[in-house]
Amino acid sequence: MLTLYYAPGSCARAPLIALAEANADYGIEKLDMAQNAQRQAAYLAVNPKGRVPALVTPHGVLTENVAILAYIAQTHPAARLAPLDDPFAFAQMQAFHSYLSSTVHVAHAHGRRAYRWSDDAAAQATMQQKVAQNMLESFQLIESSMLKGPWVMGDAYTVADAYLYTLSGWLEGDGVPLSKLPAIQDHHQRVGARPAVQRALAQEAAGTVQL
Ligand SMILES: N[C@@H](CCC(=O)N[C@@H](CS)C(=O)NCC(=O)O)C(=O)O
Repeated sequence: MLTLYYAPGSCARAPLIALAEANADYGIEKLDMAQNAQRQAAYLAVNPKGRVPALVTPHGVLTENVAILAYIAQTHPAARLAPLDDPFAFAQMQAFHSYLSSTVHVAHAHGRRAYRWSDDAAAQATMQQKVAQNMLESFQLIESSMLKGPWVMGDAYTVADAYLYTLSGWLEGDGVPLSKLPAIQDHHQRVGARPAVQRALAQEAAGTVQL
């Protein structure tokens, strides 16, 4: 049994989709980020970083999407959510995950979370003004040289598609019309139409706040 700590609309949507795609045996714990539940002692005991996602596994708690997505794919091989028999392709998938985690997500965070990098209101404002440009440029790069098509890794749908879908869902809110990125827009629609994704979104919305 696995337990995913998440907040609606956050990057934890990616592992929630992966768990649904894998038909995993899992439960969910919803955090109220409006109340800063991620910084409260009850959650810091689960994840001292104060971030979602966190996945409680029989072996201990896993944090970081890059690790969690690989773990879900590897522990549910029948779902074929990663190129498990091809070390190079698996590393490519992890490179893609790392780009989303360390570059795209961080570019997005300079909007709502600019206070992490500066206490100066003017500096925060200039960081926020760069978000749309940085997000557009990152996704243009993904479109032109990373998304193999039809799925991120080529013919096979993987957990990388759930992660890309989650972060491309932030584009409009970051001031980037999806219509500027036709391949990303098409990918977003195709992932969103998958039955497991629909189940995950319904579950995400229906979860009751635990923390
Ligand atoms: N590198 C981490 C980033 C996790 C992260 O920053 N999550 C955000 C939600 S998308 C969060 O928990 N933010 C709460 C906060 O900053 O207080 C991962 O990919 O798992």
